[in-house]
Amino acid sequence: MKHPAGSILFAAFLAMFVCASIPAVAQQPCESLKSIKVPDITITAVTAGKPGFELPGQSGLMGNIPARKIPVPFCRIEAFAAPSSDSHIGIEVWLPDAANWNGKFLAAGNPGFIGSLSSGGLAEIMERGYVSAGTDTGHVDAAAGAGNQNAGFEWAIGHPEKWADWGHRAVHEMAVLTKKLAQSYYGKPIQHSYWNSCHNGGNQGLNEAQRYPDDFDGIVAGDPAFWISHLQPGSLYISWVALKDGVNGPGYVPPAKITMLNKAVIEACDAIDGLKDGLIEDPTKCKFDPASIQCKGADAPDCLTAGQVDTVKKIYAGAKFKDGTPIYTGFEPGSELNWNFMIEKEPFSVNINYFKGMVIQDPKWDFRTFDVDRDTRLGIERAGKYVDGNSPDLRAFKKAGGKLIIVSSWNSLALPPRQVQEYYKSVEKVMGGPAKTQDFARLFAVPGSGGCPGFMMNVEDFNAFDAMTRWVEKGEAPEKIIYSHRESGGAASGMGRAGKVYRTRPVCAYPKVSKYKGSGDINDAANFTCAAPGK
Ligand SMILES: [Ca+2]
Repeated sequence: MKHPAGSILFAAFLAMFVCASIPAVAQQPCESLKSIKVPDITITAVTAGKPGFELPGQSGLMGNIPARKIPVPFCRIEAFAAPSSDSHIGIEVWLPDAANWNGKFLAAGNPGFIGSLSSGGLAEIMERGYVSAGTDTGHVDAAAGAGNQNAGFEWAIGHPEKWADWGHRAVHEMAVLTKKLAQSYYGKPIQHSYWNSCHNGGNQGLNEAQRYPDDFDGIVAGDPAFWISHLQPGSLYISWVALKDGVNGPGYVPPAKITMLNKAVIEACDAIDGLKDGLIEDPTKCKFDPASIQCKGADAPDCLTAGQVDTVKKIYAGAKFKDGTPIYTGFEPGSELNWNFMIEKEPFSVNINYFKGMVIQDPKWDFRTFDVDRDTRLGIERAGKYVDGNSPDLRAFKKAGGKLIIVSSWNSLALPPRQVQEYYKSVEKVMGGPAKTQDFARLFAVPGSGGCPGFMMNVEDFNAFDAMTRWVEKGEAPEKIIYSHRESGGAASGMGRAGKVYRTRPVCAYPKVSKYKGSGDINDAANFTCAAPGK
């Protein structure tokens, strides 16, 4: 059918007329947001900022956040939420000017048990055009940064409601408030709400998908430190088996022996994936037996003593209850160079803080008295219901249109990564199989990563957030995400991401793995495909 030119012109004219006669709803004055009412929330300050606004630096358990000169106009809201009588959740929301707003909301997560809000971090996200928001998780660490030995846990002793605030309520309260503020400020709703964070931030993301399925459209849960009542004892167990009798004990494995062990593991398992490149693509396929390098006679640098073999076996196996039921997975073959973080001198403080703050609730608690069966059960009883986020039922999240990307690092230095895969498999069961899971939730397990790839710095090294926005906004489900290996960001340096990129590789959506095409540079991702896992 032909359209006469006149009708097209008329349509164009009509469009102009409509645009001219109904202007976009004007941005409301920032100050007007002070009167917004949200249950349980008190708005304490509203600041309309002009370009050049100087935000002071911060110091605390999060480290030193430098002062920041903000180059764009903004509206900053400070508030607190009190979902229980023992709650005081600090919240900040930063709104860019309507002219600079991309229509999206990107929230910020929190590491460990730390109670602190990074205003500078939120301002930085806002400067990129997002509505940004974050919380202090419901507590401010006492004397944070002042060398207080109790700073990491004393907030928790005797305050289970605050555990729940830390565990999941803080982020939810923040999401609800942010949406209401944006609606009022811009006169229209947020188009897309995102969560993109790692470690405890990944745990917060998983909790959101499980408990508050309408809060976020896209959640990137990086190396989620999840299922706290099992993770913390499971992780402490790894330190305990190595350190319980001190560095002179029979089970202690010194760093030089760890290096030797790693070499033996790589030699045994590198080629299983079809390519000798120093990386084990799928550590679950590696059946290395530490007894194969046990000393035949006296202790020597190139072998493990019987006590050391026992320790290493237990680290791979992970913590178990007395009856053999797994508590949490262990560390994976190939990740050994990162073990020193947990077993060289002291256990990881976050694991100790869980027991001192929520389980034993005693600042003087000594990890050497740890009994993995008894103390894990005590933690489940006391803290589990407040802090655990391991429900595989993501039906409501999927129904709400949510998308989830879970990232895990095979060489993670603090979080046993195979538990993440176990969680994903449990989600598949509830959702009705792999296809009904992959259409909204995908897992990317990164070989060679020590944790949080692309999260802390060098975002382009593993841009899961970019993959997520394309999934939510364009419907492109991610098949692979490219990971850049850096010279000093390999297995030996934990989460360090410095040095030049020497290798790129696709990381494939589980259960697929990356496979070399057979020719070309093995350091170029272009020469790899995603393939079904081999035997
Ligand atoms: Ca290999």
